Formats: sequence, C-alpha cells, structure tokens
Amino acid sequence: MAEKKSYDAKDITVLEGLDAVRLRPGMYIGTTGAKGLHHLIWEILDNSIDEAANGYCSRIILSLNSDGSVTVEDNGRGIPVDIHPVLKVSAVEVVYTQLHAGGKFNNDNYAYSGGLHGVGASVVNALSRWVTVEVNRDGKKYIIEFESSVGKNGKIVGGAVKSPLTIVGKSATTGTKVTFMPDDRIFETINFDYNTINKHIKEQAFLNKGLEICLVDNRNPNVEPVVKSYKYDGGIKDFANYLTESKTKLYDEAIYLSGTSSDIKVEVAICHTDEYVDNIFSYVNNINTSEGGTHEVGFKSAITKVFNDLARKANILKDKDSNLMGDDFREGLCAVISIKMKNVQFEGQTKAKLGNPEARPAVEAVTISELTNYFNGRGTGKTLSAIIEKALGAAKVREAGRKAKEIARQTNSLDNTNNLVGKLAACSGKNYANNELFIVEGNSAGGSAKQARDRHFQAVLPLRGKPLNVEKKRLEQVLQNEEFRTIISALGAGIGQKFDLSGLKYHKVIILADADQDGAHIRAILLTFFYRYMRELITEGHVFIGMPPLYKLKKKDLTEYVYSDAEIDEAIKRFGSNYKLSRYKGLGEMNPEELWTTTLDPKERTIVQVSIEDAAEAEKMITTLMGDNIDARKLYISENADFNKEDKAMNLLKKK
Ligand code: 28G
Repeated sequence: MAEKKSYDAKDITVLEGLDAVRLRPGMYIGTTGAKGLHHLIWEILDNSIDEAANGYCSRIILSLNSDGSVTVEDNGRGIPVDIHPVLKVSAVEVVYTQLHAGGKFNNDNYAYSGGLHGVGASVVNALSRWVTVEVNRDGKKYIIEFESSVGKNGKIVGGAVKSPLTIVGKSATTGTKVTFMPDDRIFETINFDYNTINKHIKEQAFLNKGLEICLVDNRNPNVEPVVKSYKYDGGIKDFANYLTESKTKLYDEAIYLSGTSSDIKVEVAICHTDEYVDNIFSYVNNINTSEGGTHEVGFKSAITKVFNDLARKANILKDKDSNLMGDDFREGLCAVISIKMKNVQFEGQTKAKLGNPEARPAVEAVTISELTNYFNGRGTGKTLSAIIEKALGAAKVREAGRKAKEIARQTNSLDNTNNLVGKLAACSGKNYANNELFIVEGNSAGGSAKQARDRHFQAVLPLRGKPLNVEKKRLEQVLQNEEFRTIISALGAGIGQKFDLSGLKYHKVIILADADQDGAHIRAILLTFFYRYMRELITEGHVFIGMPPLYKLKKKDLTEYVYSDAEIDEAIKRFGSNYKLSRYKGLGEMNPEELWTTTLDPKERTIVQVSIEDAAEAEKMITTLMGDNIDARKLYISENADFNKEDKAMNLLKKK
C-alpha cells in the first residue's frame, strides 16, 4: 500500500523549517482535532519511552497543568547539551528546531500512523504556543525556551528559540523535563481528555515491562491532584491477565514468550477463556494494529502448528485424525502480540494494519520455537490439555456444520421478518436516499421521537436499555438478539458476508443517546456492531451521532439551547439576568416539540458523521475495556447486559 515516492530537492526545502509543520499539520499528526492534539503528548512521551527502551529511564511523569499545558518528565540521561559542530547551537536546540530525520517523510503513512521517530519533538514545538525544556545532566540543570509568535511580516514563526540553553543551577540527577502549551491557533480544541491519556499510558505501561508511568491531573485548583501510576513487571503477560481477569480462564497464568528473528523483536502472551470468540491485540513499535496484519498471520499459523504437533505427540490426535484448524485453537483465545521492527509499513482502512511481509516469518519462527520450548518444560500438562480439549470441542461443533447452518438459516429468516419490526415506527416516504432512521435510547425518548418526527422521511426505533454486547458473541448469537434483528431487518441490507448496501432503506442512520456514560456505552456497542457486521454502512458515510442539547436558557420569549459544557458560560453571560437555566439529564426529559427543534429538525439539529476511525476506536474500547472502574468492568462483563435488563454496572457507576 505504502508506495514510496521519490524524495526530491523541492520536498527537502519544504520540509526543512518548522513552518512546514504549521502549514500542513495533518501531514505530521493526522488531524488538528482532539486526536491530533493528543498526538502531541504521545510524541513527547515516545521520546521518554525510547530512552527507557534503551535502558536508561525507569520512570516517566506526565502532568496536566492548570494553565492547559502538559509536562512530561523522565529520569533518563537527559537530552545532550553539547554544541553542534556545524550549526553552533546546543544539541537539545537542534532536536527541537530541526526537522532533519533523514528523508523519513517520503512515506505518507509514516507520520500519520504514529511514531515520528526523532522528529516528534520539533513537530510538537512547531505546533505549540511555547515549549520549555529542562535538562539535568553532568551535574547541571539547563533550560531552553521556545515560542511561536507573530513575526515582522505578520506571519507566525513556529517554535523559535526564545532563550537559548542556559545553565540555571546544579543538579544531582539526570533526566529531561518538557512542558508545552498547544497552540490554539492550530488546534480546534486544546482540552486534553483525562480518559484518553489514562488509557494510553496504561497501555504503554503494559507494553514497556517494568517502566513506571505516572499521570498527575493538576488542572482543577480546588481539588487535590488526581494521581495514577502504572508499572507492570510482567509486561504484556500482565496485559493478557488483565484482559481476562473477570472471565473464566482455562488456566491461571498467561503464557509468555519472547525472542528475536531477523532483527525483529517478538513478544507474545497467550491465554484461553471459556468464551467462543478470540481477541488478539497486536502492536508494532508500541502502536496498536487493530486491523491485524502480517505479524498476526504469523502468530496464528504458529499456534495452529505447535498445538497440532503437541496434540499428536500426546496421542490425543491419532494417526488417522486430521489436524485441528486454526479457528479451533483460537476459540476463547486472548492474545497480545508486540513486535519491534524497522521501516514499518501500515496499510488498511485506518492505517492500523501491518503490511511488512518479513514480520510474518519472524513472529512465526519465534512463536513456534518458544511455545514448543514452553511445553517441553515441566508443569504445563494441565494447560496443554485444557487448550486441546477446548479446540476439540470447537472442532466438533465445526464438523457438525452447526455454525454455518445456523448462520445461514437465521440470516435467511431475516429476509421476511415484518413481525419483528413491531417497535419500529417506519416512515412513509419511499425515497431511501432521503430517509432517516433514528435509533433512540430509552422507551420514553423513543415515544417522544415518534411523536416529534416528520413521518414522511424519519423513522424511529427505540431501544429498551442496553444492547447486547456483541463482543463476546458468535454471529449466530447476535442474530438471536431481538433488538439487533430489528435493526438488521429495518435497514434491509443484510449482515456480515451477506451485507449489501444496495438494499439500504435509510441512508442516514442516526444514533440518539444521552450525553452520559450510559449513552456513551450504548453508542459504543452500536458502533461496534456496525463496525463488525456492516462496515460499509460506516465507510460509505451512513452512520451519524445525534447531538441533543445539554441546557435550555429561557428569558421571556427568548429560548436558547446549548449543546456543550464549553459554551454554557458564554451563553449565560449573553442572557444577563433573570433567565431560567435548565439542564437536560437525558433525552427522556424533552417534550416532543423540544425534541423536534433541537435534535430532529434537519434545519436546526447537529449530527456528526461517524468515521471508520471512530468506530474502530469504539470497538477497541469495548474489547479492551481499558477503563478504571474494575467493579463496573467486571459486572459489565459478567452480566450479559441485554435490552430488557437494566444494566447493573451502570447503576453502580451512578451510585459512586
Ligand atoms: C521528558 C520528555 C521527553 C529524552 C534523551 C536522551 C538522549 C537523547 C533524548 O539523545 C538523540 C542521540 C545521539 C544524536 C542519548 C542522552 C545519548 C546519550 C541521549 C525526552 C541524536 C538525542 N545521552 N532523553 N535524546 N541523539 N527524553 N523526554 O525527550 O545522536 S530525548
């Protein structure tokens, strides 16, 4: 996919200064939205993580400051401070002001897919209002400051030196401390999201064995700072155990393997649960590859080979028996694969798939030899027999052809299910391109929406509670769920392999859920469902998120609806005094008229189109459950939340 373009002189001039970064930020950080903003942190953090990977740093502290800036501090060697022989400035200044990096930008995928390898610091500097770097090294403390300010010609000069490297005192330690203020002239938002950062550093702590990463949220001056610290001495082995901690495991401890082949470092953690789906999480250079790729292919073929060989050696598979299939050994599998390699090529819809062909044999070789070694050791008899038994069970089902038959039968039965769409309030118009389907959280909001809508082109499907989490289900189980069956038949385009957009009866599918944690969960489950079974619905731009207002401001006959917390202060100011402010806790609180004006009326409403990246992110959230609330997490997993039951996990969250 990643076709290499030639790197000519024109490119070099474009790429030399930091202006190039300010001119085309998307080239370097993907977007100037929230995702790109957080990328700034990941880039600086990566430099500390690299220092840790080299063996010189054991702790990183990430602080969110009350002025909106971010500080990252590590206890590594400190960025070098010696004077560059040609440029005659300090090495740390070079790192923060030069986009050198030896022609690495000739690959479009490169910057976009994360990991700017060595140029991240200068990109962050270019896109910040100001940056301060403190280096502790050689018994001294040094400081250098950068800023982006308006130059003589009225243009903004990005990341210029404000004060060059200066010794400000002595130091008994070593390390680097970087503080930066994202530039609000570049980014659509400069609000950092705690959960996004928390999730990221937890994931990075799992991927970097023994490295301690702390997160300190200092942003609210009225409360004690929120402090979190992650350190996993077992690395991805701990990650695999964590991902299965609330499930029934077939053996207690995850299997951990590591090795190097053809200059590719490979680590693998494997465990099995009593579930039927598999969850494989893979990473390349600490970047998540949610679309899989060659490393996953190598891993899968390796475990199939090793487990078949071991089953034969144990005489569980007899000479006359044929080998079990890969799918059989992956039933209930939870695995984490982490590899480190050079010249990574990403491909796929979200650039989250590893394309390098050399990764396949490398992962395969390490997994085969290390997994075989593992089972040649002592005390693994139980583990092995549990894995083989599980696979034999899966094979039985497979051989009976039950899976295939059931899916075929149920998919076909969806073709004429008029009886199923009972709860759906369809629309009268037959111009599908115009038609909209609102999937609405809760019966009461659903009722209001049915009254409020324009029935010529708007259909409403209310959901009673929380949808079945598709993550831990086989397709045939998803197809048994009444709510999903209703959605599938209402849309009229089939599902899975049989999905065909030409049958689609609503060209806009709008998810309407409350702006709370429950609503977020429902959105994530629905997006995961679409992502897994109707992906084209998303890639072709048919899926939207509806945005109900959070507040109503009223004064005499003037009414204004406010859609975000960020806007409310300003709106109140505009109203002056004697206004009435009400907060909508949910869609259910709105009467049909209000619902129409604020949320349904195409002329007034705000709806946000869902991108494939959003859906991939939602899926990842559901499958890794990287959240912090362990009780809620466990409950959520153990309770097969369905439409008719109240979700206990969420009630629990609310009580806290
Ligand atoms: C706190 C926030 C972000 C870093 C280091 C340490 C060294 C370094 C960083 O070298 C790259 C290497 C030599 C030219 C390396 C120190 C060797 C010896 C380092 C960070 C390029 C710069 N002593 N720690 N960079 N050099 N932490 N944390 O940025 O060839 S960046």
